[in-house]
Amino acid sequence: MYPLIFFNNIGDERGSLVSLEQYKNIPFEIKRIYYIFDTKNGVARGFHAHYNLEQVIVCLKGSVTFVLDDGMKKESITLTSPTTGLHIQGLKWREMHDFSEDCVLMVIASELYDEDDYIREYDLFLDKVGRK
Ligand code: T46
Repeated sequence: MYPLIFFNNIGDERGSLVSLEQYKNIPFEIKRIYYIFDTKNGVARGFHAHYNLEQVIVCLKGSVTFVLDDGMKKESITLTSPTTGLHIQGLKWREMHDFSEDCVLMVIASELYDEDDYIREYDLFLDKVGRK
C-alpha cells in the first residue's frame, strides 16, 4: 500500500554510498531535509497528517516503526535500512514508534516547513478523508 523505494548502494570495497537525486530516485523537487535522532526511550512521534506534503523517509541507522493510516486501514512498517525509503504522499495519518536508541531518521520533503499544512487532530483527519 505504501511504496518503498530501494536505493542502489553504489559503494565499493571501501564501504557503502547512496546518492539521492530529485526526480531520479526521489520523485519530487527536494525543498527540505530534516533528521530526527537521540529520541528518548519510549517516545512516540508524529500523530498528524499533511494536506500537501510528499516525503521520503530513510532510517540511516537503527530502526523505527511507522504506523500509516489512510482513514480506512492502518499499516505498520519497520524501517531498518539506509538503502530503503518510505514514500508518503496524500492525506495519511502517521505515527512513529519503537525508535531504537541509535535511530537516525532522515526525511526528504517536497515543501518548506509550514505548520498550516499539518492536521494534528485525528477527528479532523477522518473528516478530511471522508470517514466522518
Ligand atoms: C513528519 C514526521 C515524519 C520545524 O520548525 N521545522 C521542520 O522542518 C520540522 C519537521 C519541524 N519543525 C518544528 C515543528 C514543531 O514545533 O519542530 C517541532 C517538532 O515537529 P513535530 O512535532 O511535527 O515532529 P514529528 O517528529 O512529530 O514529525 C516530523 C515532521 O514534523 C512531520 O512532517 O511527517 O516527522
